[in-house]
Amino acid sequence: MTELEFLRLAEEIAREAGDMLLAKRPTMSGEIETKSSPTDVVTALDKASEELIRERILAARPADRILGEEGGEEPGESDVRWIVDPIDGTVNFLYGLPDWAVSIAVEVRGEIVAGVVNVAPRGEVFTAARGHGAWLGPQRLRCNTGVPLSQALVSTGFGYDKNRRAVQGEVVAQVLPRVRDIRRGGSCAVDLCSLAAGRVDAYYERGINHWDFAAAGLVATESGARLAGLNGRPVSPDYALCAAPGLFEELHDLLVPLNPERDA
Ligand code: LIP
Repeated sequence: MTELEFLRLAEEIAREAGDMLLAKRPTMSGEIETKSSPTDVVTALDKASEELIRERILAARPADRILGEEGGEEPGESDVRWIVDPIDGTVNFLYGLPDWAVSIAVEVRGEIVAGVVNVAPRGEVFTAARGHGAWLGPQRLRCNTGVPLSQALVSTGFGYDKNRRAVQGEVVAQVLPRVRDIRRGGSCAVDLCSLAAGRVDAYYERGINHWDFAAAGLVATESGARLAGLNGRPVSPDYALCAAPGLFEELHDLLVPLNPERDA
């Protein structure tokens, strides 16, 4: 399959999952469990959404591998891996806030080639295929360029571990006086798509997961942004920093001394 064919299939599935979540949210979202910490929640609908997505992928591509937030890694023979976040922004979902999304990425031989982020409560579907640009529906997206750090609107997020959060709070306290303002939207995928759409200028976060940024990372880079870790490392669950070139380097140089090599 080509990148665009993968994208079409991923979009169809992400739209179906988003519609299901919108239809069922008021009746089922009360079934809550916790995962890594008391603040790390999972609803019955996170699981239902991932089950639906896995079924649809395997119906179309039975040999492919799937990595999903709730079900982990599904083994398979294919060199294609689907990376799925059935609800990114589960806490927003739970509270009825509109920044949550279904995120589906397609990785071929280790490289993301297509990504869809369906921000269902806002009726916005962000898409990207490698080399084909980033899109919000029919609208081509380009991230903001030429923004100096002092004028930048920066989004970030916080992990669920309370020790990590304490350090993230210290980092924010250092960043806040140096930028226009900070936003904490509650969904990494939505944050990166917002950056692609020019709604924020930069994003950084320590301690996320592949499924949080796999699809939206392609949307952001196809909009012209740079996405990487710190100190020349690639983006990873350890660290994600994203902004147009120029602002990326300025924010990077601010963040490096604030993020010593420790588990925080
Ligand atoms: C969440 C993110 C959020 C981030 C959290 C968490 P979940 O994903 O998207 O922005 O700050 O660390 O990873 O748990 O809602 O799928």
